[in-house]
Amino acid sequence: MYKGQTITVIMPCLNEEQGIEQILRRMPEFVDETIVVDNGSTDRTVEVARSFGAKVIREEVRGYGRAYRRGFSNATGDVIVTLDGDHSYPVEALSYLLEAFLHLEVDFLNASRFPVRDPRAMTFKHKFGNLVLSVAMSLLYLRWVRDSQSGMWVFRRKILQGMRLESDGMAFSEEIKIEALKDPDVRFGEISIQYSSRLGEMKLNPWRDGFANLWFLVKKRFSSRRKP
Ligand SMILES: Nc1nc2c(ncn2[C@@H]2O[C@H](COP(=O)(O)OP(=O)(O)OP(=O)(O)O)[C@@H](O)[C@H]2O)c(=O)[nH]1
Ligand SMILES: [Mg+2]
Repeated sequence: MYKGQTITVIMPCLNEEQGIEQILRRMPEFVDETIVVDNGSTDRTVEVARSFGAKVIREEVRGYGRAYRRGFSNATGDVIVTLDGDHSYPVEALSYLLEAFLHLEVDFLNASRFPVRDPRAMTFKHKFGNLVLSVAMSLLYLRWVRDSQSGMWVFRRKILQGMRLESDGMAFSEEIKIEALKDPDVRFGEISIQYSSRLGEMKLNPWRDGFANLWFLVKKRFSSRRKP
C-alpha cells in the first residue's frame, strides 16, 4: 500500500532468470502484489519468481502484449506499475514514480528512458529508432511523447476499462499510451527515469519490431473502429 493506494507490479518475462532475481530482491515493501507473466520460459525464471513470493501467471500464446493483457486481467491493485524483467528499468525508482504520479494527479504516467545517461544502456541505432517512433506517434496523435516505447508505466487500473488493447507483440507498449492519450478522461504525464543495460539475452528484434511498431501506429491511427 502506498499512500492509501494498493499497488500491483507486473512484469512480462521470457527467460529472464538473472534480471527477475535482481528486481525481486529490490522490490519495495509497499508493493502489495507482484505478477510475473511467463510465456514458457525454459530457464529458471518461474522458480526464481516463486521463490521471492511473486505470483506467476502462465500465458500460452507468445508475445509481450499478450503477456500484459493476461497480467492485467489478474491484477487487483488500485495502481499498476509495469517494467521489463531484465533489470533495465529502475525498481528503486518505484516510490519516486508513485510520488510523481500522485503529485501530478495523472491517471497514466509514462517513465521516459531519455536522456539515456549510461552509454551501455542503448546503442545509437536503438536511440535513433526510438526517436523516429516517438516523433511518429507524437505527430499522429498531436501530443508530444518523448518515449513511446518505454516499458515502464504507472496507471490507475480502472482506466483499462475504457481501453481497446489488441496488440499481441511489442507494439503493445505504444498502444497502451495511445489509448491513454485518446481518452479525454485520462490525464497523461511523462517523467524521466534512469535506464540501464539489460541482464540476460535480448528478445527484441530491432528492425522487425521497429518497422512493425511503426506500421502499427499508422494502422491504428487510421482505422475507423470505435471503442466498445
Ligand atoms: N511473457 C513474455 N515476455 C516477453 C516476451 N517477449 C519479451 N518479453 C519480455 O518483455 C520485456 C521486454 O523485452 P526486451 O527483450 O527487454 O525488449 P526491449 O526492452 O525492447 O529490448 P532491450 O533493450 O534488449 O531490453 C522483457 O522482460 C522480456 O522478457 C514474450 O513473448 N512473452
Ligand atoms: Mg528490456
